[in-house]
Amino acid sequence: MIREDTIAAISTPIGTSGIGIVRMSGDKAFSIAKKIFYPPTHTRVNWSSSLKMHYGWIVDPETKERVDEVLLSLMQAPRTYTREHVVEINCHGGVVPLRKVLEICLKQGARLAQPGEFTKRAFLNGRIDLSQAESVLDIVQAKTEKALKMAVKAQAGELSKLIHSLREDMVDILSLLEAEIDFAHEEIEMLPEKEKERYLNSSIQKVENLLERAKTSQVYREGVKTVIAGKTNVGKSSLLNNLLERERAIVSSIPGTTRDTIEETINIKGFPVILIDTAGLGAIRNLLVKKSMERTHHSLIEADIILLMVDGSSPLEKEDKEIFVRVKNLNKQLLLIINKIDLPQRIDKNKLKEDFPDLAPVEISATKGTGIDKLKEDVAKCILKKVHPIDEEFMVNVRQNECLKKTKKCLLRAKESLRNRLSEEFLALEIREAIASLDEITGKRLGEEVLDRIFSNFCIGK
Ligand SMILES: Nc1nc2c(ncn2[C@@H]2O[C@H](COP(=O)(O)OP(=O)(O)OP(=O)(O)O)[C@@H](O)[C@H]2O)c(=O)[nH]1
Ligand SMILES: [Mg+2]
Repeated sequence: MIREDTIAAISTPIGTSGIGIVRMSGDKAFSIAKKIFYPPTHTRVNWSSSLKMHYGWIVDPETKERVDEVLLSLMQAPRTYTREHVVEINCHGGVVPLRKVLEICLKQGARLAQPGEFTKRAFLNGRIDLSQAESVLDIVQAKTEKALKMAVKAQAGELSKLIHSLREDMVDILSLLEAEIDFAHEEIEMLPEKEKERYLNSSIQKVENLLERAKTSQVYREGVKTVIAGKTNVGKSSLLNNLLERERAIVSSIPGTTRDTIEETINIKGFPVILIDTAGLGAIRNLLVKKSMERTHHSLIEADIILLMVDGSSPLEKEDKEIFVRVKNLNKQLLLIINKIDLPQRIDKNKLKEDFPDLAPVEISATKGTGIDKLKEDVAKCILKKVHPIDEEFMVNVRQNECLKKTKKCLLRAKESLRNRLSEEFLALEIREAIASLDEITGKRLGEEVLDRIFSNFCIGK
C-alpha cells in the first residue's frame, strides 16, 4: 500500500523537559527537513546518509527566524520504525519550541499524525504484525519490570511465532480435509479419524496454553486489585502507608479518619498490586458516612483480593462480625490480618478461627513494620493461585484473548462434527473459521475500521 502523505507529531510528552522530539515519517520527510534545517556555516549535511545526527537550527522558512537549536536524525527507508523515511528533530523540551517546530513541519507539507499512526504504518508496511504493534502499547504502559519484559517479548514476535505454528498445523489438516472432499467419490481417506482427532486435540491444547498465558498477562498488565477492609481504626491506612513507604493516607486515632477510597500501585514480588485503602465499615451515622460506605462496598465488589483486618489489641466486636459476613458473601480471595501485635493482645484467636477455619491470620504491626514481609509473601501466593507464571511469558491482550477464545470454540465444534460423523465439509468449515480467528490476531484480515480502533488507544506521536 502506498501512502503518499508525510505525517508529523510531537513524540514526547507535552511539558517542560530536557529535550522533546518532533517526528516525521513519509516520502517528504527529508525534503521538508531540508527546507527548515540549517547547519552551522562551513558544515554540510549529507542528505543521503542514514542513521546520522546533525547539529543545527530549525529556521522558519517564511520569516527566516531561528526557532530552536536542534539535533536532526535522518533515517532512510526502509530500515526505520515505519519502513518509510523518518526524520526526528530533537528540540529543547518546552511546549512552545516543540509546537512551533511541529507547526513549521505541517506548513511545509506534513500532516498531523493520528494516535498510533507511526506504529500503524510499521504494521501496514509489513515490518511488524498486529500483535507486535499492539505490544508497543504494552511496553509504553508497563507497570512493572516483569510486565515490560513480557511486552518486549511479544514485540519481538514471540506470540506471532506461536500463532504462526498453530496456523500451520491447522492449514495442514485443512488441506488434507479438502483433498478428501475433492476425492469424495473415490472414497479416499487421507487421514484416519483417530489421527484427525489427535490433530484437533493438539491444536486445542496449544490454544488453551495461550489462553492461560492471557490470564497471566492480564494480571501483569492491569494489576491485582487488593482492598484493605475492616472496622474503623484497626490500622488500614497505616498498612497502606507502610506498604507504600510514605505517608500517603491520613492516620489518626479518631475512628472514621478515611472517608474516600485511596488507590496506589505497588510492586509485590514483581506483580503490580493496586492497593485500595477504604473507609472503615461500621454503623451508618450520617449521609457522608453513608457515601463512604458505598465506596467501600463498591471496592470490595471489584476486588481480586481482600485484606481483612482486625485489631489484635481489642476483642472482636459486633462490627467486626458484620464485616466478616459481608466479606464472606463476596467469595473473594481473602487474607486475614491481625494488626497492632506490638500492643498487649486482647483478641480471641479461637473465635476468629470459628469464623475463618481455613485461614491462618497474618500477624503484623503496621506502625512498627513487623510481619510485613510475610504479608507480601501471602499476597504473592494469592496471586499465584490465579496465574501460573513461567519464565517464557509474553503479553496477550484482551483483543487477542477474544480471538483465541473464538479459535478454541471453532476447534471444539470441529471435534464435535468429527464425533457425530458429520461430513468433512463441516469439519473444514470450522477449521477455516478457526484459522480466520487466528489471522485476526496477527492482523492478516482486519478492516480499516477495526485497525483504527486498535491504534486509537495509542498516544499521538507513537
Ligand atoms: N500500636 C499500634 N498502633 C497502630 C498500628 N496500626 C495503626 N495504629 C494506630 O491506630 C490508629 C488508627 O490507625 P489508622 O491507620 O488511621 O486506622 P484505619 O483503619 O485507617 O482507620 P479509619 O480510616 O478510621 O477506618 C492510629 O492512631 C494509628 O497510629 C499498629 O500496628 N500498632
Ligand atoms: Mg483509614
